[in-house]
Amino acid sequence: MNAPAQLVRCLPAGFRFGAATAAYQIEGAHREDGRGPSVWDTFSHTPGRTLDGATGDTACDHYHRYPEDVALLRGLGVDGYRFSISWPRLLPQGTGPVNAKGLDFYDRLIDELLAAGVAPAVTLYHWDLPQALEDRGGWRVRATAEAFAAFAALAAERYGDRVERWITLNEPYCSAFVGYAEGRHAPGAREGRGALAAAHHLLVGHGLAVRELRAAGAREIGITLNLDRVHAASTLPEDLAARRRAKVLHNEVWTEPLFAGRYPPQERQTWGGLAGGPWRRPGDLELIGAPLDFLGVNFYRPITVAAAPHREADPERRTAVDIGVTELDPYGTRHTTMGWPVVPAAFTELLRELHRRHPRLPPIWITENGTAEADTVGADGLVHDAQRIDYLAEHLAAVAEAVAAGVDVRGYYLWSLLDNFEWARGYAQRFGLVHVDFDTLTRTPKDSYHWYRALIAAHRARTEEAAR
Ligand code: IFM
Repeated sequence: MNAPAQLVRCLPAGFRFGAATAAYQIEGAHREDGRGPSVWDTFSHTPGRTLDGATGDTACDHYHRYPEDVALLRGLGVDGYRFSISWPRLLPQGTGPVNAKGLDFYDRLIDELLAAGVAPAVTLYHWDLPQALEDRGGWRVRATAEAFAAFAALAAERYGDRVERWITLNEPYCSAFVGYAEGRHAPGAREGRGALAAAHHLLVGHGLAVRELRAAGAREIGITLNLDRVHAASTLPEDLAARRRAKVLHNEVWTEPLFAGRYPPQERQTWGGLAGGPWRRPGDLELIGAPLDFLGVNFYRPITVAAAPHREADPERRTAVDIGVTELDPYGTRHTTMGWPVVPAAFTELLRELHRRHPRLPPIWITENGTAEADTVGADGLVHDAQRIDYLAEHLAAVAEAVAAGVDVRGYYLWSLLDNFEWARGYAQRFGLVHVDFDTLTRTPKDSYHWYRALIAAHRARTEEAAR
């Protein structure tokens, strides 16, 4: 398959390419070799929580098939692979006794990657909190942040010599607000203060983990945020105010403490009396705002908001996502099977907005971007996913445009290497470059896999030529 010549030209020389996954979404082997239960085991085994009762018990069986998956990465020619370490595989109870077989698994995976010429990028927390910690309050309590730091120290000590890039948290928005306020994700809570305390403790956990990673001599350290480009439904003052609140909820609750050394100035307008709270301690902002080597950005789609009545009249009983805002979809464009509008220009806008607003912003890595499509293996044994190729080409071009405008973006990890367990949406959403048959676990590279391989090869050749 031909690489799009224009894309090859407009991405900067030295730009790096990768692919991403997460432990619970692909590993399976949920009870094997001493792994403890996570909140996602509990949640997915609770009737009614996931589509068709899907669980990650087997997922892609990556725990056993990782050599095949690393061979797929080698075949792609990616520079790097972003994966997450399952906390309950290393520490079945979240703290305390270490599971040697769990540690060994990631040793094998990392060594296999290095032998394939693929640089490991590790996410420490991609939502699989050990259930034992949730039973003691989960992210609502500071002790979980401290336990996370100890887990980070363990991982850094064991793998730090071989890991190129460390990501403390993946999308804390989802952990705090989808998990503790909307209840669509584990642990399925619908809270106000609990979710805001969780957001804060996630950031404290990040800060403590950064400290541990630095002390262990880890190389590049960052955090991954799913920031939203938020549009207002109209220029009416109430919709503009709704947009402000949505930006606090989605973006500023993270970016202000991380990159501006303060809590979001408009948090009171967003959460009223729920904002602030006794979970904040002196020194937390300094800890959270310690310099990072990069910011990971995950982008899939923009959102548009309008003012709406609160779902709960009593402010004291509101969840943290009940901020008087409703989401609309005015995008007259194609949608993915997730129902998400395809608007690549919003990606450029988001990157440029970040760059403009935060003078202290470190270099950016796109740590996730991709699309779910209705992929099937055809009679020819192939998967013709032209829509994914279009999505990827358009979004990579959007990144290139941001770079041309001065945003420092170093690389791109595509979501995802494999079709996998899409959380509450089960196995119906296929994000992979590689199709997985969830009955036989057979892997079939899609057309987009071959397209991405050709792009990477052509871009690498261009970088090498530029260096001569
Ligand atoms: O599958 C998820 C991933 O775990 C986190 N970011 C968004 C992806 C697609 O929904």
